[in-house]
Amino acid sequence: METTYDNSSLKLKKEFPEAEDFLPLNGTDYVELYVANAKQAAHFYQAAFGFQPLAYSGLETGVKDRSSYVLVQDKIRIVLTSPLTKGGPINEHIDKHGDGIKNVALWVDDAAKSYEETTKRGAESTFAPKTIEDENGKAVLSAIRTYGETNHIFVERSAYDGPFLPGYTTWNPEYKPASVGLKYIDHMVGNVGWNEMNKWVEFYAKVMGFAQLISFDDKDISTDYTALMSKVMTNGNGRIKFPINEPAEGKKKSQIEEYIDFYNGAGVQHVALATDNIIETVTQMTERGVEFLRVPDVYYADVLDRVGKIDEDLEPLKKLGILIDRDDEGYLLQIFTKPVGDRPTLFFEIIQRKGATSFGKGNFKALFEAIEREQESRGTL
Ligand code: TYF
Ligand code: FE
Repeated sequence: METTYDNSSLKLKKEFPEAEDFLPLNGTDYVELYVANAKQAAHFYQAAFGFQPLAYSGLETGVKDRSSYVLVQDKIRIVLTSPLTKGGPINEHIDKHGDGIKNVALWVDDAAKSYEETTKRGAESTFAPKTIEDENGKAVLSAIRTYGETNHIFVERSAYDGPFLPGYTTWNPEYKPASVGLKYIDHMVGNVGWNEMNKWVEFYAKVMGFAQLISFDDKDISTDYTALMSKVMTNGNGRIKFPINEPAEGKKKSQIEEYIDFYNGAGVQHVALATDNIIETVTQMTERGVEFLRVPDVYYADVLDRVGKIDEDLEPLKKLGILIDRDDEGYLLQIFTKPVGDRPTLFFEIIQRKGATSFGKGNFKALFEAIEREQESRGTL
């Protein structure tokens, strides 16, 4: 059965309206990065992105091979993990990919059933369901592989009441810079190799029961400036949105190819974090040293002709470099950081939706040209 979402209403168009969702997802549980120096990365995400300290595991909690710092901002949880010993899978991951997202954890009511339903539809196992336990209760985790060396971990946490997960202790350092108003993960984008987009679109459809979001800004057509193709997959309740990009042949080297070269394979390209006051959030982040991509000032000369009336003053948007787009349902404000590490791989998007459910198609030309200028400065174009 083919199911698609019509983005103008976000309604599932089903041939069999009673078809049950075999993989109900409550939302994103956490995102875990493997990084070379978790302690220092935690400082960066606290100071620059306004994340709050939540939990820790490492030598002090009896874990000998890794240390993990858990940070939170409203509904967003990130885990930063570094190895404590030589060799092993975390070091190998960092050696191959640099700092990057290893696990995209999804919050479920039944981690065993999530594993069973997805593996029977062809998912490759990372690990079978296991119960972990401490004085705060129990959680069940299971995991499957997705693109590259990235996993989806299913997290069942209804019998747990502690800081993060069994085995973690509360982490409460003195240093606590204020939040910048980030609320939840809006979407997470995967970059996959040449001609691999449809394979992963099919994976999310068949194995995870997602449907393609038929969006106003479908990027099926590669033009001179995009040099990428993209399709958006979303789960039954629309809380999880995973666009998948593949490189395309253009006049210049695709930004997706540049990512694949430096990451040595497929992986998460960007995480879009939602705010309900993008001017305040981006002002804070800029003051705290986060670098954003800039479009030329002429972008703002005719942007209101394109998007119509908006609630915000144009001047602060222009000053900060925030982009604007509109679809049938409303408008959105968005901006993109430069890559957060040394390799041109992972970056973040800050997004404020004012009704719009699309991804900013009207900004692609200006945005991709800005990305190309960055590629040029790296000599990778
Ligand atoms: O998620 C999206 O589709 C938008 C646009 O390399 C985008 O954020 C797409 C590809 C890309 C950068 C931004
Ligand atoms: Fe995005």
